Formats: sequence, C-alpha cells, structure tokens
Amino acid sequence: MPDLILHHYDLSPFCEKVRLAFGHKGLDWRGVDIPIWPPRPDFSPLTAGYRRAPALQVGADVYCDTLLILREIERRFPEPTLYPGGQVGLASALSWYADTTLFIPAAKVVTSIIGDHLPEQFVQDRIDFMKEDFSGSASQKALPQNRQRVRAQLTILADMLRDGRPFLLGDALSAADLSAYHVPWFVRKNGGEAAEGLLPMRPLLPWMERVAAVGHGRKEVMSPEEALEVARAAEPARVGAFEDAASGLKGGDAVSILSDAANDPITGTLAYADETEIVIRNEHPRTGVVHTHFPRFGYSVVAA
Ligand SMILES: N[C@@H](CCC(=O)N[C@@H](CS)C(=O)NCC(=O)O)C(=O)O
Repeated sequence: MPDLILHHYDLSPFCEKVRLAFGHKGLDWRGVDIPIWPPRPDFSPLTAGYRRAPALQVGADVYCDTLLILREIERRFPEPTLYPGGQVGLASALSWYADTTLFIPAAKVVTSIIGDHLPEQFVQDRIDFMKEDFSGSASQKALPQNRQRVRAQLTILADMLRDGRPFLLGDALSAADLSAYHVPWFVRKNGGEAAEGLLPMRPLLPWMERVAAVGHGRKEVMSPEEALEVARAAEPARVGAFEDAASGLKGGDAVSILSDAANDPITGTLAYADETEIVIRNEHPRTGVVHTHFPRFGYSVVAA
C-alpha cells in the first residue's frame, strides 16, 4: 500500500479535518509541511496550480479539497466509516454548509483578537487571494457582524446535538462532524478564552471533546523533496473510459478548472471526469506525470 502523504500546515482548520479523518481510521501517514503563504514551489507542481491546503498525495495521484480527500480516504480505508448508514449525501451537504458558512466569519472573530500580531505578508496575501482583510483593525471593525454570523451558526450546531446524540448524524462520528468541528477548533486554539467568550461555545464543548478524542493517527514527517520524488517514481493510477456529458469535454482536451470559491488558475489536460470528480494530467520535471483530482462539488471544468 503506497504512503498517504498530506501536504498541510498545523494552523489550518481544513488540514485538521483530514488529520482527524486519519485518526478516526487509525492510519499511518506522512506529513509534508507547506508554508502558510506562497510561494510554495514544492507544492504547486503537484496541484496543477491549486494553492489551497491541504492536498493528499498517493504516489502520482493528488487529491485536492477536503470534500474529495475524505471520500478518497474512505474508498481506500472503508472501516470505520466516515459516512455511517451510507449517508454520503447528507454528510457531504452538511460538510459543505459548515465549511462555507463558518470559516471566514469565525477566522475574523479570531483575528479581531490576534490580528495585530499577524505577519504583514500573510495579511496582504489573503487580501490578494481571497479579498478578505484579516488585519486587526479590519477584523475589529467587522466584529459585530461576524460575531452574529458565527453565533447563529454555532447555535444551529448546538440545536443538532440538543437531543443528546453524541455526533451530528447520531451515534457514530461522520465526515459532517469533522467539517463542523475544525472551525470551532481553530477558534479555541488561536482565539483562546477571549474568542470563546464572544461565542456560544459552551454547549458544543462535550461534542468537541468527543471529536478531538479520535486523534490524528500516526504521523511521520516527510520532506517536500521526498514527496516530489515519490511522485516521480510512481505512475498515476489508471483511469477508466469516460464521456463527460456535463461539460461536453473529452479526454486529452486542454482544460481549466474553475473553483466556486476562489480564482486559482488550475490548468492541465482532462484525464477523467465523472459525477464526483474531475482529474487532470500535468507533467513537471520534478514530478513526472501527475494526476490531480478535484471534487465535482464546487468545481467545474471548461476548455482552456
Ligand atoms: N474547500 C477547500 C478549502 C481549503 C482552504 O480554504 N484552506 C485554507 C487553509 S485552512 C487555505 O488554503 N487558505 C489559503 C492558503 O493557505 O493558501 C477544502 O475543503 O479543502
């Protein structure tokens, strides 16, 4: 079985989601630390230009976006499941909701407290990339609105747990818990008591402890150079025949991937597409041929 290699950074909530998925399944994995802001010269050859963290590498296949990463981990290691009762649709929809509604306003509640201590390059990078200003002054100005947004979302989460169920979908942990958890985790870790005091976190704490208890599995640190060498020594997994009626494109077409959430310039040759993923092929001197996989949820493929 080839190594699971996670390209990640400690501070990132979306990376925490995947680390916990490894923990839930008791997996061994390799962790490659990536810088918190670009340039990321050892990361971009693997991801076709996608710049977000994390990405999961298995040989010469690289999976982007945690929605797809969790499904891929589940496909390779089905037990214990991340989708109890086969509820992939419900867990994915709930994950999407939590990922997209909580992250930015909650991060800004935190930066209203710690924003003055952030490196200027980080703040400028996120303004350029996301059009979001995480500086202390901008975050403090926006605090009344962001605090209300996050309070409303955390109250919905607490409502889901109000009948005493241990996890969001019932008795067993699911991908939805990991998606709803990673932002409150980030708030506690970086905003501490000051942030907790601004938000209704208390009813969520027992659930947060249950989620945290799954741990991170067993990590070994890997250097970026080693990870690139793993890709170079491997061939991407073979992909099947396909017709992509949704985009009207076919294998071998030069394509771009458009993300609903950001404007990363992602390009390559279409290698495969189905209802759940889009795969593009690229070749780079440091990696050889790599297949980079994106979820269909939130991403579209168009002719380059
Ligand atoms: N939808 C993506 C979102 C990932 C995301 O936004 N990650 C943040 C880090 S927590 C990021 O990449 N920020 C910009 C960067 O690090 O370049 C996923 O689920 O993986």
